Amino acid sequence: MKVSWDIFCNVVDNFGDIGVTWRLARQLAAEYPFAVRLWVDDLQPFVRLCPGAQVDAAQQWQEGVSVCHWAKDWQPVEAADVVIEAFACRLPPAYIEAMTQRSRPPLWLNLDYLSAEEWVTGCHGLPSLQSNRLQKFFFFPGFRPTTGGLLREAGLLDQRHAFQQDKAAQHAFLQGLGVEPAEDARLISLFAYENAGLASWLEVLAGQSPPTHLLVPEGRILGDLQRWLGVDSLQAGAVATRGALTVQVLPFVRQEAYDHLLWSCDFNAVRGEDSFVRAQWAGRPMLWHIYEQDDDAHWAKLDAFLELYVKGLSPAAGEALSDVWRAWNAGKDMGQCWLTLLQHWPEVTEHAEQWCLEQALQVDLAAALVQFYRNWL
Ligand code: TRH
Repeated sequence: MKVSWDIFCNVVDNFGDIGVTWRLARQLAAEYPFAVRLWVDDLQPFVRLCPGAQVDAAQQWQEGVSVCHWAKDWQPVEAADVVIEAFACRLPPAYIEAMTQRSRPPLWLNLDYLSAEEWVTGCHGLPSLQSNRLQKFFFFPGFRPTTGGLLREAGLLDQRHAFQQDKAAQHAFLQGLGVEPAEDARLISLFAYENAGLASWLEVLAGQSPPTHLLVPEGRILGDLQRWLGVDSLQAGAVATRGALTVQVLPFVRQEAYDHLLWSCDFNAVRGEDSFVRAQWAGRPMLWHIYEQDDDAHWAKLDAFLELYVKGLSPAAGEALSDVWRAWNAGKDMGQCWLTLLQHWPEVTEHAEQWCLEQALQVDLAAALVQFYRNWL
């Protein structure tokens, strides 16, 4: 009998919760002899990442994963050998009951959000005893060897390298999205939350050579883009040029195709958690719009990541990159700091690849989970 894994995903907002759990479920099913079920309480965002999936199915098979709707009126099922609650979502009480009824209780893990903060290393893997005598372990993804690592499918970097060396494949991919950049254009992708600093960035890009071709998947930043362009609405396919800047709105693409978009670009603005990690595997310089938290806790997370990331850069380049990231996250003027960053472009570009290779030396998150399970047995 295959070892069974249940992954529970409560979609709080946006695409990150389902983005991470769907990616993990797929990898576990593809690379290990496991039976993987993914429980999702809202299938709408799932269908955006996996077009072709059904939005109203109680259960469906997608890429070797049994994707189940986590309905409010929970129907009893047998608990799996390994149970992952993503981002501290609350499991159905009847499911917890089913866990206690197994002859051997399952391995129960809370998969936490990604953070580069130092305290994470002290909490990763710690158990916490529950009232029903089950034990739950905290599992933290991260950038240091003492954490659970990052999601990275087998062969990902080889695929990325091959694609980035294959001009024809890149051209065909971009053409499929209707993108035909000028020969000398710098390609930038932009996936971000609403941002008051956008206008100042676009302004500086419009006034500069080489030209920039900015690719913007449909999403929350479109309102700011519309205001800057002075148009009432923007849909996928829209193209507008202001000075040296061409802006093009793209459809939201399936998760695998989004990787190709990141691999095709010279610079990627990303957000949240999963796109942030994917931009790192793209080996290209990036800009992170972190998910804002009520108590401003995200600033500590941003600084913790920057501290690690700029270590391999010269002080001037590190400062230039940090200034751009801080300005972007504060919604402040991007003009001057962007120009300063451009002075360090070759260095930050080389560093992005270096960072990617260093991170790839660590065990990936799925492998770390499997190892944790084997050690626990
Ligand atoms: O969507 P996000 O902002 O998600 C989140 C959530 O807000 C979550 O609650 C929060 O806690 C977390 O951030 C930190 O950003 P993220 O994590 O990058 O998820 C986006 C997903 O969408 C990712 O899997 C990539 C995918 N994607 C596509 O599949 N196609 C696309 O065209 C684009 C732009 C993204």
